[in-house]
Amino acid sequence: MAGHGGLVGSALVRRLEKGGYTDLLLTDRQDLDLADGSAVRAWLGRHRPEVILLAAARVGGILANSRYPADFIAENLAIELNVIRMGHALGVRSLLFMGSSCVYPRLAPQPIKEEHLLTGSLEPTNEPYAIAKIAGIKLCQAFNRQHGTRYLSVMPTNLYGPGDDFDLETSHVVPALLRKFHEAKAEGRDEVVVWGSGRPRREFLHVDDLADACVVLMEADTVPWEIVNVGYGEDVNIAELAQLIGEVVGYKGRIVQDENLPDGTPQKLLDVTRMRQLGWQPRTSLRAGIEQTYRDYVLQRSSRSEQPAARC
Ligand code: GFB
Repeated sequence: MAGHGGLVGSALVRRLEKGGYTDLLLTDRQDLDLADGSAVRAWLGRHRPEVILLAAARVGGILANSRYPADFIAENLAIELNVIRMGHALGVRSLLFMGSSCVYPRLAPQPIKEEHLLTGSLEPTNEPYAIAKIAGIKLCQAFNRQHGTRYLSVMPTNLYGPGDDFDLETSHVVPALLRKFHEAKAEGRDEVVVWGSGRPRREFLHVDDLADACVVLMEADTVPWEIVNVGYGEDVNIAELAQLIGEVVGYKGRIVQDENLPDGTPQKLLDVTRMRQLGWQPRTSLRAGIEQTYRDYVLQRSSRSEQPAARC
């Protein structure tokens, strides 16, 4: 598995270990630079995996995508090309590539079906990232067509869960708002600023549900598609999400929308008919998932603050 230290990769490891898989080959950024083709080739040659779960990617929220477009396109293209091409060269027949719901057109009909890919223009705030992910899907499809491999692209909706990035500059909306509300409550502030108009609609899936869906796909005898959406099936607007997170954290102050910050795509709700046909459905409600993620965040914060301060 590539990327086992990240939000998705760590959830996959938890799910696979629970499912009795004992022979996982894990690699993260410290062991192997996936943007370095010869290092990837050497690693794969040494370890000879049967199946690759490609969960490694440069990811981030709306602001990080707008600030670092070159990093988002270049790093992701390099990772995908190296892992998919070298994997094939070393005989890997089965691979799961993690895409993103932002590959679909900005104004795609809702809920978004897999066949809406490449039917319209992308959302400008994350176009470079989306183009890299579309290239990954096309790489998988091209290898399947030319070489008869079984390389499947999974399109997860907006994800959240334990181990997420809580840095306010780079994070997605759920961890960002958990942190903002937590700190506002702790510091007795009477206002929390939420970016944008509050009107964009997003679908949020707990990362453990995504991991479960990936294992269902990996274990299925046949999956009759090359692209499969994985979503929760319902969306909320950002103002409703902020309200919910405020309640979970127990914050009593005001919520203010800052319309100077970008909204991004107006709506992103995936059609999950394919996963339902495989008998999968998500188990974690948005409220329960956010409560669990918040408990984990508080725990992580307190364990960090108990560690001795680093020497300068
Ligand atoms: O989660 P987010 O950054 O991702 O933002 P996207 C979702 C919505 O929440 C946007 C709003 O309308 C934001 O303006 N929002 C409100 C906030 N307050 C905040 C905040 O404090 N932090 C953040 N981050 N957002 C990303 C893409 O788009 O979604 C990626 O840029 C990727 O490429 C990912 O596809 C899943 O859904 O807008």
